[in-house]
Amino acid sequence: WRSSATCKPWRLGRLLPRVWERCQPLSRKGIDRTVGQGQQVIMQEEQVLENLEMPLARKETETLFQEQPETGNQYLEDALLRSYLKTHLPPKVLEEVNQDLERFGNRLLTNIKHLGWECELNPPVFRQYDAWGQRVDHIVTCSAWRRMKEIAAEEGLIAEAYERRYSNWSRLHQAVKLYLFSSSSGGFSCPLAMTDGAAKVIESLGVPGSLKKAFGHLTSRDPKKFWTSGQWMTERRGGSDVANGTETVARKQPDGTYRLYGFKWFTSAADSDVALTLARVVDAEGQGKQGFSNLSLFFLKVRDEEGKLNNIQVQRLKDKLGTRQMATAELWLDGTKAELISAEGRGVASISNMLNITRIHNVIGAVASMRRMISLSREYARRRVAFGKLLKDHPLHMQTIARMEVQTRGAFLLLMEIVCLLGLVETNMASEQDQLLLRLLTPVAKLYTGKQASAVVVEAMESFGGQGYMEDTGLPVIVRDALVLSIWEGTTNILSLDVLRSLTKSQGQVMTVFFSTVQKKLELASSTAKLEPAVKQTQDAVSGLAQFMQAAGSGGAVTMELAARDFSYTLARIYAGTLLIEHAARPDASSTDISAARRWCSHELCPVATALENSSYEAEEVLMDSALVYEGSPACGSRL
Ligand code: UCC
Repeated sequence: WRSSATCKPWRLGRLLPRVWERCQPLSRKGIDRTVGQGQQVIMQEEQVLENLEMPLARKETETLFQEQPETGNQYLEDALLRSYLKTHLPPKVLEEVNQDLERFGNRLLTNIKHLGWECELNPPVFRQYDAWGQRVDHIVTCSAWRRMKEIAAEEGLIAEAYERRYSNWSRLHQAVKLYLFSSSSGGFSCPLAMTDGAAKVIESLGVPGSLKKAFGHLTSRDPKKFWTSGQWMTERRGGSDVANGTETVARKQPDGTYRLYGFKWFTSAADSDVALTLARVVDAEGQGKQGFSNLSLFFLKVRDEEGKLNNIQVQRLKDKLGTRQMATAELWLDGTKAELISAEGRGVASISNMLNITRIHNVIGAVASMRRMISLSREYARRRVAFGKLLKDHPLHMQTIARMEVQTRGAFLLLMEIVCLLGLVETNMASEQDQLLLRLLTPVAKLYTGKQASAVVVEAMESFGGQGYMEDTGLPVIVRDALVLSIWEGTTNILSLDVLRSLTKSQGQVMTVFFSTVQKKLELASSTAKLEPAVKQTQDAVSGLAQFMQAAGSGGAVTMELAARDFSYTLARIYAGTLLIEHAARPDASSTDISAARRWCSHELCPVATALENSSYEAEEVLMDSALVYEGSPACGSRL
């Protein structure tokens, strides 16, 4: 034993006399290796400890000092997922879904995971010219990436949601498969998100005749027929303010189709078969109707029947921090043939159907990356010895992972709630309240889980020490890929403003539904004695939120904008806490369910009330924000 930073008695001095005695580690003999572990685990642990006693000479010839953490069937190892499905799915559906997920979990382990890693090792390359100088603009993807597309079809990763063989539960089944697939998909989750979004838009248009074939391809289980879709929204002037940033124009052709001209600055999964995109319809003089017209939504095929690009030039591939397995490109549209699929000028409203789906996929990706890192981290803790014992026997280490676990559980339940609501909406079983709740919770969950994922995966990386920072462990890939989740599909602030948009559009009804749903769930759980503190803390947070709403109502226009982020975080924390409480109030809930609920709710649930108390949303704070940011900058010389 060597004293660690937390246990240095001389630092504690007389303030905490003899506290260091409690810091003494257990001797090797004293390690309790039996609690909650099977015989096999004990043997593995003994092996690890014995290896420590290898003669040095042999150690020097070994190339690997730490054992690689391996996880098994993700579905079988995900206790919360399984208990959630058992609680919510009707028995017959559960039986079939359970079988499918167990089989899929095995396929992920034995086959798909390796393909995912191949995608990482062989990122797409751009070949602009062929050997004879012909411009070909070919995005070359690896065979594993192409295999992922086939697997996505075979597994019905899109089809499942549209066939509706389990009625409203089909969406849940699909989302759970995507959740399991995500961390092994080698980035293929991204084109699937957009494919799902495109299918959703087409379905919401009533699958018009001209799009019937495309809808069939997008939702096909046949690998030979399956198409993926892109979502080309971002242009040179930026990706958030789409209405003002879109320069692409659409000119109507005599046959009723359109030709698009413009430059798409970020097009994810640019190797997709089709895309939905936005453009401004103009006349021969380049003018919109009445001098200006809003954006419209278009459907296009990327290549024609012979495989030639549809008057599209690939400018270059993006050099991204993460998601490198997937080709993101800059595209020139130079007369690209397209079909107008929204009412003219209703492009943003129409593509929001797609955005809401891809945002849900973003939540899936966020929860999946947290779950994956925790699975690896807890496995590693069973193998890695430090200071004479396994990491899992160091209470501080376990506390750190347990905190990540609680975060992930809250995020997971938030995801499941949204997916269940979506399933109800899609099968016409949703009440008006359900629809409002889905509208509100989609941006809330997207923005909150995106931030959680960044924090959790970085924390989990640390739990591997220096190994976590090594490229060839694969851990940095998960970290890099998770960092985009708070950016794409709308940044945290843009999503916070979208939350406000949902309030304005519904004239506050989304909040009425929010309050009543939370209240109902808390009431049902209030008879469980062990949950009393959590219920009380959540109810207090709800009161704080209600008071904030009242104060904001009489505050200036700036109050809500300044509060938008804290407000959204508050909604996420209260709602996730309520879901954890609800899950822990089941008759067959475990002690860990109860603990997760209690721990989540013991954290600050209503940051918006605290900030209001601190006068953080007063108009003068805007000036102080700028002063703080620009102090010392050349901008300070001029008036801010
Ligand atoms: O493409 C990208 C990367 C793809 C990768 C996908 C992978 C994802 C998951 C992977 C998992 C591993 S990233 C590009 C994504 N771009 C965005 O997300 C855009 C961000 N900006 C926004 O969201 C803005 O808030 C805009 C563009 C929606 C704001 O535009 P406007 O013009 O200011 O919007 P308005 O005027 O407020 O709204 C126009 C209409 C309104 O309807 P009406 O006219 O009936 O009142 C709004 O209510 O659109 C409606 N609307 C919505 N409706 C706007 N947003 C929504 C919404 N979210 N839901 C329903």
